[in-house]
Amino acid sequence: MEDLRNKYLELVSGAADEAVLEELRVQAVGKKGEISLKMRELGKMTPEERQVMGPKLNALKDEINSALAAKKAALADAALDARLKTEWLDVTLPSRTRRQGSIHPISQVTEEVTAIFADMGFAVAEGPQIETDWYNFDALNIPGHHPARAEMDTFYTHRAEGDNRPPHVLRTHTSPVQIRTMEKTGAPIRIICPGRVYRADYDQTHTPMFHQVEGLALGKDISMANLKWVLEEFFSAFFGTHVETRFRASHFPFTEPSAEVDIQCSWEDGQVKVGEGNDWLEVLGSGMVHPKVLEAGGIDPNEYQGFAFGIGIDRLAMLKYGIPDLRAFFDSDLRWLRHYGFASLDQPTLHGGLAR
Ligand code: 2U9
Repeated sequence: MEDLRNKYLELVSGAADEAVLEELRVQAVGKKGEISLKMRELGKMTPEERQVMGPKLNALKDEINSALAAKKAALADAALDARLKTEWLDVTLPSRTRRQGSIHPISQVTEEVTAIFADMGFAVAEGPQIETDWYNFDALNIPGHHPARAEMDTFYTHRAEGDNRPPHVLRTHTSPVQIRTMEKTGAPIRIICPGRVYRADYDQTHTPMFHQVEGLALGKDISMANLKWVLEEFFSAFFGTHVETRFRASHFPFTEPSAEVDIQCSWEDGQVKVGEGNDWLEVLGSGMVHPKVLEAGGIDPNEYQGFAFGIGIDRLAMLKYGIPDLRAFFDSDLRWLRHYGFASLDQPTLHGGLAR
C-alpha cells in the first residue's frame, strides 16, 4: 500500500502534461485501476481486516485524486506563465505616429478654378504632357524660326540615331489641348484646360514644371466683351470680392488682338491685397483666337470666332493664400501648408471633392 502511494505520487509529480495525468488517473483510480482492484479485494477480507484496509484505500484514493487535481492546476499555471512571457505587451509605449496628408494648394486652387468656370458653362479638357512640335507650336502659329520657340525654353526629347523626324517636346503650355479639342468636337466650344506645363527655367519666380489653366470659348459672335465679363466674374468669385480688370494691348502669336490682363490690388507693407486699392497686378494673357489657329484646329474662321486666355495656377495660389515663395510648393514638409491654413485630409481624395 505504501509502495502504491509512493509510486503514484511520484508519477503524478513528474507528469509532463495533462494527457499523462489522465493516463495516470485511469491507471490508478479508474474503474479498472490498481486502487479499484484493491478495493474489490476488500470483499474477500475478514471484517477486521476490512475495517482497517477500507478507510486506508479510500484515503489513498482521495490523496491521489487531490495530487492529480493539484498537478493539473500547476501545469495550467505554468502554461499560462509561459504564454504571458511570450505575449508580453508594453501598454505604456507611445503609439506609432500616423503621417497626416493634406491637400496640395495647387490641387485645391485647380478645383476652385474648375468649379467657378463650370458654373459659367466651361467643361474641362485634358491632353498629353509630351506633345509633337506641331500641336505645341505650329498649330498655334509659332513656326520653326519664330523667336517664341526659343523664348519658351522648351525641353526636347531625343530621337534615335537616324530618325530625322522633329523631336517631341514637353508641352510649354496647355494650348495643344485646345487644338486637339477643336479637331475632335468642332465649334462651338467652351472649355478650360488645367494641367502641368514645362519650361527650362529655374529661379525664385520660375520652376521647370508649373501649372496653367487656359480657356477657350468659340461661337458665332463671341467677343472680347465676353472675355472681360468672364474674367471679372472669375476673379471676383475666386478672391471672394469684386475685382476690376485692366486690359493692356499685347502680342501673342496665337491671338489677335491680344491683351495682357491686370487685376486691381493694393500694396501695403509688402503685402498684396486683391480687389482693393489703385495698383495693378499682371496675372494673365488673352485675346481673340488667331484665324490661322482656328484653321489649324479645323475650324472655319469665317464662321466661328472666340477668345482664349492663359493663367498660371501657381501664381493664383500664392496670391490667394499669401504664399511668398514658389519653391514652397515642392517642399515635402507639411508644416508650411498648415501655416497657410491647409488642413489635413479626413479622407484622401484623388482629384476628388474638396477636403475641408
Ligand atoms: C488656343 C488659342 C489661343 C492662350 C493664351 C496667353 C495668352 C498667356 C500665359 C499666362 C501666364 C502663360 O502661365 S503663363 O505663363 N499665357 O499669356 N495664353 S493667350 O491662347 C490660346 C490657347 C489656345 C487654341
